Amino acid sequence: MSARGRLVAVSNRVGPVRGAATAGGLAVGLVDALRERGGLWFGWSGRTAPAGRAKLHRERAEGITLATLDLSPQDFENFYCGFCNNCLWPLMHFRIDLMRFERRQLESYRRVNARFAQTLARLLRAGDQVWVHDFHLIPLAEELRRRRARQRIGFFLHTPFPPTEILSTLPEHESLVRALFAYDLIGFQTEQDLERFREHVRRACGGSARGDTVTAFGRELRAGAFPIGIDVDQFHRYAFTAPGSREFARMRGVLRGRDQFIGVDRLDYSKGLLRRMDAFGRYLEAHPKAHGKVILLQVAPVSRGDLASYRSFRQELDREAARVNGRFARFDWTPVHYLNRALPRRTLAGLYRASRVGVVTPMRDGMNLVAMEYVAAQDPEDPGVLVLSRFAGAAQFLREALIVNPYDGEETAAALHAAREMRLPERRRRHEALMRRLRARDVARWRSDFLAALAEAPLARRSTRKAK
Ligand code: GDG
Repeated sequence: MSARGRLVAVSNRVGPVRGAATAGGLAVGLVDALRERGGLWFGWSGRTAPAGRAKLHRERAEGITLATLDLSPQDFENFYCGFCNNCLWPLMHFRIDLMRFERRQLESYRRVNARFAQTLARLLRAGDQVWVHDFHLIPLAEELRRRRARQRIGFFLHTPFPPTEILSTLPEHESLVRALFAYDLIGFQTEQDLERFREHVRRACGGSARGDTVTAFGRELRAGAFPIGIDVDQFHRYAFTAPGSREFARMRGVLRGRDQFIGVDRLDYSKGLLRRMDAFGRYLEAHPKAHGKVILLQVAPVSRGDLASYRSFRQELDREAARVNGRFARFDWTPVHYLNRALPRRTLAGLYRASRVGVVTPMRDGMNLVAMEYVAAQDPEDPGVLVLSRFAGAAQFLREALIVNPYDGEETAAALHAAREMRLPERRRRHEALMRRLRARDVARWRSDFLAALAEAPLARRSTRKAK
């Protein structure tokens, strides 16, 4: 255990610890740090249990303690499906047309955070460094402080931070933003997100922002941009060793010289899947010579399937994929291959490697790790090309991708064409530059930069200015 004390990570979903690298997501970023520092990982168990019967589950794995709580069926409905996924998620992605606000759901959100804090407060030790993840848990620090937690507590937002005009449409948004001020450090994915937060504090909270110090509600905290990354070399290895390399060879065999465009996204309206299908249809329309020679493989595992909005989105996407296939397919060629299943991570690596073009065109995305994984899985001698939405956080630094506006179907279709036609020297040049950028901001750097800034942040204190 290091001199810095324990790391306590808190996130909605916890684990896995064994095989974290193959599970992907947050686990990749956290497990190494937790292991190094004998850490605790706390959050929701992913299960429901009747209120009153929910207990704390504890297990140890590789020196890490996992502590999780169940949700009551009502809180699963109101907290998780309701306030988190039907209200905050669309809000954070600027989709206030889809945002549904219900007071009882907000109450459930507060209740779950209070209950989590009550349990976590008892597990904390002096000197622990607490790192809370994502929009499900914004009020957690405030609730911990109420229970006299004096540890340093940091928060990282994985989604975008919306502009003040959008955030202000959320009833009771003041209390949510005020809750952020119980943290000592808040991290955002990009400088733009950070700037929107500072702007909101100035315009809607009567606060101020100078350098990395933000003041409001009589409190002062540090805020910064800490772009998340991936484990570049490991992902590259996945594509070039079995079973990833086997999947690559198998896919190449199936393609028989055809060029594959690949998209990999949770089935979510923020990922731009409908417009991507449309853009691919436009590309086929404009380039009859490509007929029979290209395929769009869209991997879209079902996500949040308990929500009606996601179920109807899935139906729309089914129709859109069928429309493009109905229009262009021939007896010996189906242009869109569309899967609703999750594939093993190593298989994905092989499929990325076998694809001439990576298509990552979200309408809005905090960062987007798929864009990075696609680049990392390429063969440097013969790399594919990344087409990337300017509205993904990743576009802020993956500059050598072909950057598109996903609202512009023609532009996106033209980029698909340009990507497929791109000559080897240019592909190599772009890929080399992208790999340099990925390495400079990998997941280890994200973690160590955030934790170093948290260690240095002065404990959240009352500012000398009067509370508003
Ligand atoms: C949130 C933010 C931010 C996808 N399909 C399969 C599969 N995946 C993996 C990908 C990738 C991960 O899931 C998705 O990460 P993204 O970053 O693309 O998107 P979100 O899930 O929305 O993540 C996002 C991220 O948090 C991190 O801060 O970048 O902006 O929205 O790793 O490979 N993995 C497997 N099978 C699949 O079918 N195994």
